Amino acid sequence: MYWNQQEECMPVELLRQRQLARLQKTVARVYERVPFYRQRMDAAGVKPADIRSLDDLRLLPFTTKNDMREGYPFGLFAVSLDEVVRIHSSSGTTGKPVVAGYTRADVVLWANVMARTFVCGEVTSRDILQVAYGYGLFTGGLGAHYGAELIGATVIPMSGGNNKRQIMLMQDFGTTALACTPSYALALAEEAAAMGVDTRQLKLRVGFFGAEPWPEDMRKAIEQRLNLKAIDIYGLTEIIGPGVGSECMEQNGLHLFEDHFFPEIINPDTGEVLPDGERGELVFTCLTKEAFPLLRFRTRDITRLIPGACPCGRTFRRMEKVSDRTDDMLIIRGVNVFPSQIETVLLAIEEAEPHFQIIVKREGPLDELEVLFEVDEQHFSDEVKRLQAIEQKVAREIETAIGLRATVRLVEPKTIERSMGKRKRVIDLRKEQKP
Ligand code: DLL
Repeated sequence: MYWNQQEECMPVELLRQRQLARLQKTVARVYERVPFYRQRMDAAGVKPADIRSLDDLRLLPFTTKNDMREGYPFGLFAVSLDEVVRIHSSSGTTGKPVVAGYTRADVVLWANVMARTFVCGEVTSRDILQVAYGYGLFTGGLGAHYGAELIGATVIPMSGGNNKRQIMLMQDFGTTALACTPSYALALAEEAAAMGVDTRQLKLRVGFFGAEPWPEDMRKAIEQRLNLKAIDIYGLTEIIGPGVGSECMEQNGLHLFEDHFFPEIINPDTGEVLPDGERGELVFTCLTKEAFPLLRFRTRDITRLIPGACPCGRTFRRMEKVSDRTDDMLIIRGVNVFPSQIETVLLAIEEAEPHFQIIVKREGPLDELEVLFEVDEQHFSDEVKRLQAIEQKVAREIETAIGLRATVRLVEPKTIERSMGKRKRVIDLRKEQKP
């Protein structure tokens, strides 16, 4: 099932031609309209006419989050505000937030790529889709909303929060598809259980989860607890919001909607472009956006492009699930650790619930790694000796995985904060502790 078979299954050669034509047009447009890009390209000694093939993309300089901050709020827009019909913004953990603008055509494009996303999960006009991503400046809620409406599905614009009501509407309205962050999906499953609702009695069939990393074991937990098929969807405010890529029913990599957003994988240290199959930092160039078309934007997300065709028939290249960002890497006592390594260990421990928190702090001269996790009520009522044995098992496996000893603490069920948006995997107290 496709939203637009001609576009999604286009022969690769034709797709490349189309991408090149769009790239040339966009580069010429931003060179003319955005002083930032003209200066950067002039400094690099490259003119729009130098882009003769898709490989010539690498002649262009990268754009970074920092450039975005310097241009705050509208400096990188390629149209006047007259033509901008919508603004979104991401919170930005440090400094100023990122501001994205959309023209009327951009909003239409966005609805289309989100319609593609939902059709990847076989949503039709007969579906009832509950949008539990936050509505507002965050792109999740409205992005999902317009895509689902375009298909003709019945949209329930719930936004995040009010968990009991979310479950009640699922029961009363017969929700068949759910869109929210994976952590919120788990919180909703927990709420259903607390309300005594058997999720097998609900009509949920498919869920569209993204906005944060969620490893395979978390997918299993969500699929089992909510009794649905969990599809990974990807996107970012700078590029358009959700709708940059999505898994299909094969659940084997996310198709990137590369007729609009051209992907590259680079070595994050050298900037060198890597061949398909190699892992590195994901970079996007917008090929069709009007208001805020970024060239070679460094996402900081780490992934690889999966070589080979997908049985679903879509010709868009797939990327592997994103599990980390370059700026997520922790250096603890000199050892490089990605949160996903600890997460993978915890999710594989049978007794552990998929709720945990990683805390890094400084004790005297040394970094201290602390891992909090929950077990379910049933295990928690076990005798102390059993609980200590579980803690020790977790500590051992973490040490094997990352080569560092962690203080592991099993905490009471439901004490780790639940999130209705993106969860905070790591609390790094060292920054505050620095003199
Ligand atoms: O999170 C857009 C979005 C909304 C995507 C709803 C999917 C669903 P930002 O707030 O700008 O935009 O955050 C973008 O979130 O660079 C990734 O690090 C992370 N991210 C997004 N989707 C995924 C995913 C939205 N499926 C940043 N897997 C990105 C892992 C993801 N990380």
